[in-house]
Amino acid sequence: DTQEQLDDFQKRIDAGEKIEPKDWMPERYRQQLIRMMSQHAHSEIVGMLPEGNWITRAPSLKRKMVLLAKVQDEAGHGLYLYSATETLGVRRQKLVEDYLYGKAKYSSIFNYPTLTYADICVIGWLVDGAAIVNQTMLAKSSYGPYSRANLRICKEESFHKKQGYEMLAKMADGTPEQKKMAQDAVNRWWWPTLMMFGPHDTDSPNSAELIKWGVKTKTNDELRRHFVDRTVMEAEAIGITLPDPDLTYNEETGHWDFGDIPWDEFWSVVKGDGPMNRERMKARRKAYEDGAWVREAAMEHARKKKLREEK
Ligand code: FAQ
Repeated sequence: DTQEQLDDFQKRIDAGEKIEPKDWMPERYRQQLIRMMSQHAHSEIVGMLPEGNWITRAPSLKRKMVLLAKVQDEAGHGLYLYSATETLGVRRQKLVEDYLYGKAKYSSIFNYPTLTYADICVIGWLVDGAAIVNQTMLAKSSYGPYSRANLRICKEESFHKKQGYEMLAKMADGTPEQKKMAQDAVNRWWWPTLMMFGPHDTDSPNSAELIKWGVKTKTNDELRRHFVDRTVMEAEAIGITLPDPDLTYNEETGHWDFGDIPWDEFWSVVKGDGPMNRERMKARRKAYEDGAWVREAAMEHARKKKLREEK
């Protein structure tokens, strides 16, 4: 990368232009995008497991259909994001194997168990709600394919969030047992949801570079604060208490102040020691290995088809 190339690239970014796959880009920009986009894709796929756990046990046919459709949407997001990552000149198989047998990460949130059906409601409301805040920002990302992928994903996530919130509202308005179940699920998912936004800006080594290049347009803390601001009122409207005694409205800043995030827990989950890390990885590896024959058959079919066409 020459200085002139880097300067021209930065000018394009600063002018708000989108970078497309065939355009020149710094090698480090390409690597950062591959890291972030593939981790996003892995998260969407592993994110099917906690909710998939409840498809057969959802309380009615309607709820089963909605949950099945939601989980399928997550699969679609994952595949779409893998395709978008491939535009950077890397093969999907390598990305998947870096994740299953290497060091590539995925979102900490999917390493928690779904203990009751209320967890499914709360995932829709809080986890999809947090994903929307993060991905609405990423829809403005400087890399064209990633930006467009997030635009489309956000439309579906909005539906996911609404169905989760609607279900939780119903449950919070139910019998005392149902109310308790709803509140218990919120108590367990609140802090892990805040961790989805990543470490504090002061502990986030990637943020400065990603912001300079317009990959991210807001910092981890800015997004987290925005999420808290909009969630406080939603909780109040359905009679749910957020489990943070320090949550107070700050007249001066116009934002809600909140308590300390348990960062030790965050880093332990990121490093692989969360409640469900091992089980999630095991399930994903098994699915990949059990599906090997499908990939081989598809390759063989493609090879034979090509041979026939050449004749
Ligand atoms: N979990 O320097 P930063 C969804 C890592 S999809 C695990 O701040 P950055 C849909 C980070 O990778 C949810 N690791 O990093 C759905 C880095 O390590 P590395 C996924 C985390 O990139 C809903 C190190 O810590 N969304 O929810 C986490 O600037 C319901 C230092 O951090 C995305 O992936 C974490 N929470 O900011 C599906 C969105 N946070 O890689 C099913 C795209 C940080 O250098 C059901 N990604 N780390 O070894 C992003 O927006 C960013 O990459 C962040 C992290 C915000 C995740």
